[in-house]
Amino acid sequence: MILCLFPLPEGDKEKFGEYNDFIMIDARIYFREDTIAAPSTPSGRGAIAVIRISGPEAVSLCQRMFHARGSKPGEAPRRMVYGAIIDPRDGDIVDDALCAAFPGPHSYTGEDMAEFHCHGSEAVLRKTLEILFREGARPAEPGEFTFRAVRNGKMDLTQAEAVGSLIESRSQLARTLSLRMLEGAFSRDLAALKEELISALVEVETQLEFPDEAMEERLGSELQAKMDDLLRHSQALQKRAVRERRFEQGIVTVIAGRPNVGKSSLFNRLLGRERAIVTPHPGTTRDSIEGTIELAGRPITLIDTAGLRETQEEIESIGIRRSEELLSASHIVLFVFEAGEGLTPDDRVLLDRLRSHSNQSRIILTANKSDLPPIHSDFSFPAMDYPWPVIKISTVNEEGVHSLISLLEKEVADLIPAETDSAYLVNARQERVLVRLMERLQNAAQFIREQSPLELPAEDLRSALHDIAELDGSGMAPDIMTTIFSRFCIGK
Ligand SMILES: Nc1nc2c(ncn2[C@@H]2O[C@H](COP(=O)(O)OP(=O)(O)OP(=O)(O)O)[C@@H](O)[C@H]2O)c(=O)[nH]1
Ligand SMILES: [Mg+2]
Repeated sequence: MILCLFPLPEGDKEKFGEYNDFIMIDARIYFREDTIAAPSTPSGRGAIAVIRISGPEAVSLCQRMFHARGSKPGEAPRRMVYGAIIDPRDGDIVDDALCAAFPGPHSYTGEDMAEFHCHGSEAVLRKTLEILFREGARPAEPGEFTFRAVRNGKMDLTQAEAVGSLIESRSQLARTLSLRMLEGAFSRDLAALKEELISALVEVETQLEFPDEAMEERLGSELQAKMDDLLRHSQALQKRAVRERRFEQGIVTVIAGRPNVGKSSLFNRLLGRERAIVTPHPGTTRDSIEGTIELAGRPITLIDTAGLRETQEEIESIGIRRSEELLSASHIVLFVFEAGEGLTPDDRVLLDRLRSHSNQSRIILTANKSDLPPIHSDFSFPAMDYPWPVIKISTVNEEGVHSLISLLEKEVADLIPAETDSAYLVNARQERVLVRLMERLQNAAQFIREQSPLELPAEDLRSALHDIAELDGSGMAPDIMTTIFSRFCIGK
């Protein structure tokens, strides 16, 4: 077995930028052309597990270790056949399974591939992989199947990275935007931009190589027009390239308020299950509890917190400190108070603190327990002297809960703007390169507009071309390329 993990050398950290916390996998492993195998389904028990094999031995390996009841795998390409996985050494039956062979180049990786669909038992998986590794395959590195797909021209780097973000997608919107990227929307935009860029660069380089004064004047205006087009198209591309960190962490929605006002009850109601403990005793929730929901196709990280109050009790005060930290990092705060009481002086102290500490958050004043009569018979719900929406709810009879959800939907749709027809999701690496690319194009355009010596825009245009190559993977250093894939899951 080859030891393939090593920490990133100190001196290389700058070069790898955002990847500097990652353990690198030796790039050389990814460039071997041997046969790899790995489970593609998560570990643990499940009805079905899938094992993928790719490489020159893939089909012969599965023919050796699979006894088909009908036709053999590979005889009918891309068709599932039923049979049994066996150990070719002693004929021992490992599992009843399905097997399909995908001869290259019409496979995910572009090379010969095979899949076993067996029962999702850890023992079955372990035994099947043990046989595969004994018979000549080696364990696949993270993302190595997709890496091979890129290496064999089945997809470019932007599509490969979209596979990663599609797997990671936590909401319908993230899924749609990642899928659009996978289908090649970003690749097509980049290819068009690359063509225009090359055409501009060719003109500049030709003039540099064979200076011709008669040509210079005509070229000046043509080049200027070309650069204007290039800038316009690159700006349109940048606009379509949505980089939304909120897709990854979800929109952080914190439920806060004094003890016993019904925060945990609301948390459970929004989550749709009894996750948090609810009791009539103030101070029930000590630590924050997280849950994930989806609203308007966007991911929401919902957090129930310890009730905020002055306390000498050690555990509770740690919980309260944590609540305050969460509040300052939240996108939305559901501030819960009791409808029959209105905002108490304590509520107002909390709200004023909230306003000064988490000025980025959107606050919704949530008056809970609207099913209970007011504390005093002459109490009428006051107009709120805060600039935030107010909504009356009851977690007991559900009054107002739907209106609160609609209001939340509006807020989250606002925080992650609506999907446009052509937007796609880019990751941090792509965003960084895009920003750099835009700067270079703008510089080049400026030099040309000011009729500076052509060496200056030429330099920027060449670097911009290099940026595009870094985006589509055509000109990327192998070690950076494999670092990207090492972030994928094994089996993909
Ligand atoms: N009548 C009525 N009671 C409610 C409502 N919501 C919550 N309660 C009750 O209020 C009490 C406190 O509810 P919790 O959800 O535990 O309140 P909390 O704000 O999480 O309290 P702490 O965790 O102590 O800060 C429980 O007895 C709930 O059953 C409501 O809408 N109407
Ligand atoms: Mg609670």
